[in-house]
Amino acid sequence: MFRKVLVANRGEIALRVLNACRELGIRTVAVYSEVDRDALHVRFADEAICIGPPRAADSYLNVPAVISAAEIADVDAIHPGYGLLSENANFAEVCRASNIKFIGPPPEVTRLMGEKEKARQAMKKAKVPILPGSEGILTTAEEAEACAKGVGYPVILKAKAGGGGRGMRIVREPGELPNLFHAAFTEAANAFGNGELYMEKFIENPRHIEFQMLADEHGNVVSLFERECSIQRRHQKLLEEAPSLQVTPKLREELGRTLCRCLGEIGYQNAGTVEFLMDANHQLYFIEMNTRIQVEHPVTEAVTGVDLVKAQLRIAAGERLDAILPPKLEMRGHAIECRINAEHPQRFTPSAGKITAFNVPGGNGVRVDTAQYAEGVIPPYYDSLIAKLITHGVDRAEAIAKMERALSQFIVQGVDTSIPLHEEIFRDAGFRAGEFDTGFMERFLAARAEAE
Ligand code: MV4
Repeated sequence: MFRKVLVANRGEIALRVLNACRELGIRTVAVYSEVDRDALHVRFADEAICIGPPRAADSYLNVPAVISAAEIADVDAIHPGYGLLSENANFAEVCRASNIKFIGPPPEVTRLMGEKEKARQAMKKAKVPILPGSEGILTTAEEAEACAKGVGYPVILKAKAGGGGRGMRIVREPGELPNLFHAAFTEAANAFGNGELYMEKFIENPRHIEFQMLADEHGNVVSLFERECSIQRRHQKLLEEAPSLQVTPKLREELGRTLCRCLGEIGYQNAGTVEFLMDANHQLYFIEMNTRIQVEHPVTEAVTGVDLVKAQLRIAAGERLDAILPPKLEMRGHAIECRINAEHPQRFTPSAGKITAFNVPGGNGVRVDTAQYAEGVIPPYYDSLIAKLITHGVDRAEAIAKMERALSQFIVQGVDTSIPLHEEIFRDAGFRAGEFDTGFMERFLAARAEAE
């Protein structure tokens, strides 16, 4: 096992990784920006090194600064958490060149999955279902028109270098295609430095379902089943749960097996998440793969009992999956996560400031991952997540009841939070019945605005 690991992140995920290291007997090194001096990840690490000014680009995203800290502290490995440098193949290459183990997949695989159209073709080759669409990059609007004619409208143009909803255009009729093609190209070129586009059949209000995977460095791959992530607003997830009510045991088993074979063929290593859209016929289609630990990993931990961050560390240290995992993986009960954001309840703009009071709920089946504390400060420079509240019950009804109880006991004063919004979602009959898709929040907020 590693002797010493640097955690290249902040907030709740930095604490999550530090805790896993501590429990495995690994020494820890935190890095922090000037504004994070009093942050808990700094306090709870064995060592902490300041790597620059508040803006993430000058500190947490500064590759030479992170690598220098790793060399000064003499660590064996770096865990990138999520966001920041976690899916940066160049960073993973610099780690490799510096003889520091990057806790994640090899840079070649990260790069493949970052090129969304290549990822799509790789999945197709491994018989993972993909949506009808282009075979490779569309270089002209004429080529795109020909492709759309074959696929059938509506279609969606996506940036090869995109992901997470940026640089996409929905094309509903042939006449719109030339303009939207050029708009998408320009937007992608400006945002990602690469305007290349591909096309898929557009699915109206799909559900968003993802599979959690683990792969060791000896060619073994397992599926830890799915998470349902359809409750989102502007591509920011608000709530996730496992299992998905829409995934049958047969579909779970078959797709899990296909994904294991696929990730084996690709040479995948460590934790990863394969994202799917589900259409009205309950068919799942691959859209993207995330090559990192995800925010919502605790729902999978709750239902499977597997510590995914410890698994990441042990895989990166060369251990085999059969030594890490129980002999039989299964899901027990139901788990839900609410992402508590510091944000304005109507405008959803980030709410920075000092937390004057903070009470975290607890009790059986309630988990809170946070790096916040009373009298602590939320700086304006980073994302607005202040806590993840996860409940686990014998079934969905119990997970919901625990969540409603826990939300009512979660006190945050000094900044606005999404807690009232979460409480409203749990009162919604459609949500409670499990009847929702990625259009849920938009309809929910429109209905609420209407009622006012
Ligand atoms: C789609 C789609 C419908 N059809 N692709 C948005 C984020 C990016 N990861 C993929 N996204 C979508 N791709 C096809 N062919 C609808 C979305 C989409 C979406 C996907 C997942 C979760 C929330 C979403 C909200 C709006 C649109």
